[in-house]
Amino acid sequence: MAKDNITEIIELCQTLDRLAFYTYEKFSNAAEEAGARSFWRSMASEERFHVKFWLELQNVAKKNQLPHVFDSPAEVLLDLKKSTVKIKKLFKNLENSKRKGDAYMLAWRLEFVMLHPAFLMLFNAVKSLPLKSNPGPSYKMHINRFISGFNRYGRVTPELELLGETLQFLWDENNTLSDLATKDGLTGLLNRRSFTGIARQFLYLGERNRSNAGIFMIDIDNFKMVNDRHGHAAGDEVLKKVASVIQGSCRKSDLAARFGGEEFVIFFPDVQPAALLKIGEKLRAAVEKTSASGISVTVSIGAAQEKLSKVSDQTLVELIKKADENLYAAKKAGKNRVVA
Ligand code: GH3
Ligand code: MG
Ligand code: MG
Repeated sequence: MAKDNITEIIELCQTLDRLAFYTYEKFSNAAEEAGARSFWRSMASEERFHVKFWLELQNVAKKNQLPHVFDSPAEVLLDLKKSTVKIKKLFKNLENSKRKGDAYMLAWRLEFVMLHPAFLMLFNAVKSLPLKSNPGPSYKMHINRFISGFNRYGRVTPELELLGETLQFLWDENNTLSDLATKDGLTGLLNRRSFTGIARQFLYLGERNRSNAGIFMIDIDNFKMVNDRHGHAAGDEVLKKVASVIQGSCRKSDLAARFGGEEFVIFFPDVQPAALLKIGEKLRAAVEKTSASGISVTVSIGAAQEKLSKVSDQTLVELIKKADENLYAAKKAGKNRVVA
């Protein structure tokens, strides 16, 4: 049921972005000012890119490989359908309209759809999928550009001026909310919830390619002592520093997250079996070399890996469990070491 909704959501998004492409091209041709003309033209070409992205995503969704990011896909779909009706009406009215602001009204409607928090969640989640046309931050840039173009050329009535400001406000707010939902506030790494969702999808993808997936459970050594000696704020600085070393040691396709307290996790979708221990040792040494506000810090790492064949929702749980056992062994053996 939910899967069907998602496929339908993506289809509708694609339809809407296609409509946006035609609309913006039309606006570009009709614009009097050179600035407005090039603004609409660049909007149109970005929409063409978005259409490609939705097409690719549609294929991913069909294979059931899309992260489950929508808490209530039926509601998102309903909202989307309602917007589509309104957009089509505006589009029709525009044919007979001579009012300059009407074009901006329609454009605003088109972009407003993407302000649904669900889409930011989706964009954040697919960032880590190996898609060819992954829009990454380009969707955000698109909205940013739209808002500034709108505020520059579209403030032709007081109502549109207010809309421009509202749009900016909503957009900022949504970005904040989406970050809060997917990222850890202190370190900026993924939080546990979004990590789990994305890593699971990677495992299903990996099953098809028989990849070798790996995981690190990383725990800061004697961290309680850091807090006790230097205070909680200094402890937070150490956490941030370790997080940035972890992030720096990852490739773009690896997933790093704060798993909880002073514990981190890295997921490697495809790693050479012999390389994992070396990567772990390098990370361990890199942490040992850094210090935050003069406080030295070390980590213990438990690693686990598995050649993917029969993946289920339990696979991630099992990998984490194995890595956790190795982490425990690393602590027991004296800390500041990697056990694989
Ligand atoms: P071990 O080497 O065995 O891992 O010992 P440890 O002291 O690191 O582990 P323990 O689990 O005893 O203590 C973890 C500490 O981490 C306790 C907790 O107060 C602290 N902590 C958890 N989250 C945060 C945080 O967000 N900020 C700060 N400053 N401290 C935190
Ligand atoms: Mg711990
Ligand atoms: Mg610890």
